[in-house]
Amino acid sequence: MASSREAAEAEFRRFDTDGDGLLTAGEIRQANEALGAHGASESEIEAFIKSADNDGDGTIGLEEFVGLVGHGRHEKA
Ligand SMILES: [Ca+2]
Ligand SMILES: [Ca+2]
Repeated sequence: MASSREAAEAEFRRFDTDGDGLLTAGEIRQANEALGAHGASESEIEAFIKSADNDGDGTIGLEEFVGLVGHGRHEKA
């Protein structure tokens, strides 16, 4: 049970390039590009943030990210 959370946390830290504990649209775009998903549009990134952003601050915190990937809704394509 801990392993999927640890994997999600590791992924989160990889995406959080400035280490502030929040994923911004820019960081998510960089992460998508790093994963080879060159087709990620602004609207797709926006939709990704909205799908995970439970507190509505426009960024994805660790708990929000873990909640998203922990439920198998995270797409790497
Ligand atoms: Ca950040
Ligand atoms: Ca948030």
